[in-house]
Amino acid sequence: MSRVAVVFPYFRTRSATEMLFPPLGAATLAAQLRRLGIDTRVFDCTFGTFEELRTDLAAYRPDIVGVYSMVSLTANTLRVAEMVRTSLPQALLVAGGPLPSVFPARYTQHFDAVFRGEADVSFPRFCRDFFAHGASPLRMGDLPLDTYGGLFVPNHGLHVDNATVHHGVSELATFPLPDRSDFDHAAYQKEWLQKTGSKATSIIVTLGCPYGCDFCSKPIFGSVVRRRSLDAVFEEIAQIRRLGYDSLWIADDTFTLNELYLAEFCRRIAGLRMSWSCLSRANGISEATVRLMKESGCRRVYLGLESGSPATLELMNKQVSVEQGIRAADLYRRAGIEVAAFFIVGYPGETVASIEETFTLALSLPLDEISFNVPMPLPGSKLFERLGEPDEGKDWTRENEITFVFPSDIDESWLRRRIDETMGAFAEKK
Ligand code: B12
Repeated sequence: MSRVAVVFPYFRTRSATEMLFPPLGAATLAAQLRRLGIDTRVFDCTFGTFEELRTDLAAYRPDIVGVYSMVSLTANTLRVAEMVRTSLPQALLVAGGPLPSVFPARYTQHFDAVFRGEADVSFPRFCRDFFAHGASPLRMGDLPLDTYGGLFVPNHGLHVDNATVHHGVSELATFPLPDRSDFDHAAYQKEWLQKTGSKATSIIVTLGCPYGCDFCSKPIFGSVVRRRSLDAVFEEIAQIRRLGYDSLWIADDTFTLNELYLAEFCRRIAGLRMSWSCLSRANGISEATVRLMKESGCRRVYLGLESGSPATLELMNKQVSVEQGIRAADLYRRAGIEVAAFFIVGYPGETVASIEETFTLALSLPLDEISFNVPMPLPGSKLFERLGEPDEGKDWTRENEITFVFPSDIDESWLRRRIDETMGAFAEKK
C-alpha cells in the first residue's frame, strides 16, 4: 500500500499572541490526494509533541513524507527532516509552503524535492505517478518531471526547476473542499471558546493580492486575485458548521477588495448564525458595504494601518494615507464592527519622531485591539532584498518578538519601553 504523510510541524507555544488554526494547506492536499485514491494522513503537530510525531509517523510507515514550512517553522522543519531520514530512511522527503517556495535550494539540502507555490494539483499527481513507477527515489527520473508545476529537484542526478502555477477560477471550482477530517477540532474549539467565547476556524475565500507592500512576500498565491465560486465557499462553510464551529476567520490577504463579491458573500452568510472576521484595507470600502458586513455577522476587522507617519507609509509602499486609515477605523466602529489594528515600528528609514506619530495615532483611534511589530524582513519581500540576510544567531522562531534582525539606529530597549507604555495607555483608555 502506498502512503503519504503531510506534516504541519507547529507545536503550540502558548504565547499570549498565539492563534491556533488547523493548517489549510495540509487539508487541501489531503483532499486532492484522497481524490486520487492515495492513502493519506495529516500529522498536525499543534497539540502534540515531537516524540508523538516520531512514534505516529513510524507506525504509519509512509512512502512519501511531505512537510510544510514557513519562516517561523524552519528549525522544526529541519528537525522533522532529520528524524524522518533516521527512522524512515526509504521515504521520499518533500517540502512545500511559503519558505521552501522562496528558498528551494536551502530545503533540498535536507529534502529530496520541493514544491513551490500552489501545490494542489502538482504534488498529488506527482505522488500518484511516483507510486505507479515503483515508489523509489532512485527511479524519480522515470517520471514526467517537467509536468509538475513548481517542482524543484537538484538531487539524484536530476535538474528540475519548474515554474510555479496559479490556478484559475474555473480550475479552482473543480477542486474538492479541504479535507478537515484529520484535525483535533475539539481541542481547537476549546482554545477559541476560552479566548473569545466563540469557536472560530480559518477559511480562504479569495486568493492573491494586487498590492506591493514593501514588507510583504506573496510566495504562494502571488499578485493575481482569484475569487472562488461562492457555491463552493458556502459548501465549505456548511462543512465547517457540521464540525461544530460557529465563527469564521477569513484568512484572505484582501477579502474586502471587490465590493460586489463581498456584498454577495454578506447576503449569503446572513441568517446562517455564523459570525465572521477578516482582514481589510483602509481604502476602497463604502459605508453601505460596511453596514452590510455588520448585518451579516461581521464581528471584527483587522486593519494593517502600519504607521501614523505619511513618510513611513511611503517607505512601506502601503498605498494608503493616514487619513484613509482614520476614516476606515471610524467607519467600521460606527457600524458596530470591532477594529483591530496592526502597526509596524522601527521601519528602516524611520526616525524616533515618526515612530511617535504611530503611537499617537494608535491611541487616538477608536480601536478594540492594537499590536506593534518591528519589521520582519520576510524572504521574498522587497524589504528583504534591500536588507539582505538577517543577523547571524537571530531567527524568527518566536512570533511577534520586538527584536531587530537587521542593524538599526533605533534603540531596541527604548522601543520596547515605548510599546509597553502605549499598550498600557491603550488598556487604560479601554
Ligand atoms: C492564516 C495565516 C496564519 C494563521 C494560521 C496559520 C495556520 N495554522 O495555518 C496565523 C494567524 C496563526 C499566522 C501566523 C503567522 N504567520 Co501567517 N499566514 C496565514 C495566511 C494569511 C494564510 C495561510 C493559509 O491558510 N493559506 C491557505 C492554504 C491553502 O495555503 P498554504 O498553506 O500556503 O498551502 C499551499 C502551498 O503552500 C502548498 N503546501 C502547503 N503545505 C504543503 C506541504 C507540502 C509537503 C507541499 C509539497 C506543499 C504544501 O500547497 C498548498 C495548496 O496550494 C498566509 C498568507 C497567504 N496568503 O499564504 C500567512 C503567511 C503564511 N504567514 C506568514 C507569517 C510571517 C506569519 C507569522 C510569522 C507572523 C508573525 N509575525 O507572527 C506567524 C507565525 C505563526 C506560526 N504558527 O508559526 C507569512 C510567511 C512568509 C514566509 N516567507 O515564510 C505568510 C505567507 C504571510 C505573508 N505574506 O507574510 N498565519
